Amino acid sequence: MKILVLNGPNLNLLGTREPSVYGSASLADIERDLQTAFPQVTFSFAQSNHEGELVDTLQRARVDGIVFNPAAYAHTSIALRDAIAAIPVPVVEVHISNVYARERFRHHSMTAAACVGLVAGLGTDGYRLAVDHLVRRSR
Ligand code: CA2
Repeated sequence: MKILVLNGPNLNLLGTREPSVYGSASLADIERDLQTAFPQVTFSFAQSNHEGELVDTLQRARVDGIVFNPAAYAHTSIALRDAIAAIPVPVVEVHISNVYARERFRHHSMTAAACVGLVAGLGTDGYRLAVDHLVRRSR
């Protein structure tokens, strides 16, 4: 099974700042942990700070499932929602922090309705839970 783990803007900074909100793991740590936890999965990993590049990556993905943390674009991007809705691949949205316990503008996700589901507030465990779901639903 092939899974793409896609991260949006500023998530390249994970592990360097705001550990109280996002924890101390870097993106590389998260990717390594997923590889270790799911040796049967062929992972590809991508991160971009650019909305259009995220759209391109979603459109070009030739995988069986996508774990996507759109970061702040979750709250604003109709383009990303349309891209998710346009592809035949199941996408699970992940947010490391509990967006519903934060500022009001983070309470709405434009992208979540186009996804098969959403994991929020469980820290970086959310990535592992999302992969686990994609593996199980593919069986
Ligand atoms: O909780 C999440 O995973 C978010 O997607 C993270 C986004 C935020 O805009 C969403 O509302 C929720 C922000 C990502 C910024 O990541 C940083 C990591 C370390 C230091 C600074 C920013």
